Amino acid sequence: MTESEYTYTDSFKVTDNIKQAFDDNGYIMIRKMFDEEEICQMKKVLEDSDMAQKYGYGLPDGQGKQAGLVIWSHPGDDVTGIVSRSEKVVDTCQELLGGGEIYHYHAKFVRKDAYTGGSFLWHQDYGYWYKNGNLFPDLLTIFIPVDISDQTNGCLQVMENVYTC
Ligand SMILES: O=C(O)CCC(=O)C(=O)O
Repeated sequence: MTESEYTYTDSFKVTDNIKQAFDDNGYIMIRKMFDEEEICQMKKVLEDSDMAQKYGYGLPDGQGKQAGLVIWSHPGDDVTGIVSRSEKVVDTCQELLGGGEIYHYHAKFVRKDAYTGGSFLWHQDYGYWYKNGNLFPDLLTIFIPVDISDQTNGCLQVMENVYTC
């Protein structure tokens, strides 16, 4: 498997090697893409706003529990919208998807409450993107953990791309 882990610096650019890793493995991990201050700002908006109460819903995990979800289509002017529209996110996504113009499909805030929260069921995103009218898998997801995210508390597990064609 091609190396797929990188660390963000101010001069970070998607090189041919990074693009190749994304194409080969189906993902890349960019550590420290957001600094502590940026993560704290995101966390504050997500935790201190009433968005979860107003717009949130539970996604059943098939085991009697639910993950908490808020989904929106249009990036606003708050920190979450600025993150989606930031150069480092847009330029990175654009290069990984081949350099053409990109658009924001949706953003979501996923909450897995300690002890009571459910898991997010194992899936391939393209399954529902296709059902929503995206006929080609020319999309990608950026996952930004705002809490420590490891195997003890429901981190995201990614599978390498198994297709060779
Ligand atoms: O947060 C997770 O565990 C997974 C989220 C995810 O896969 C999705 O939003 O499509």
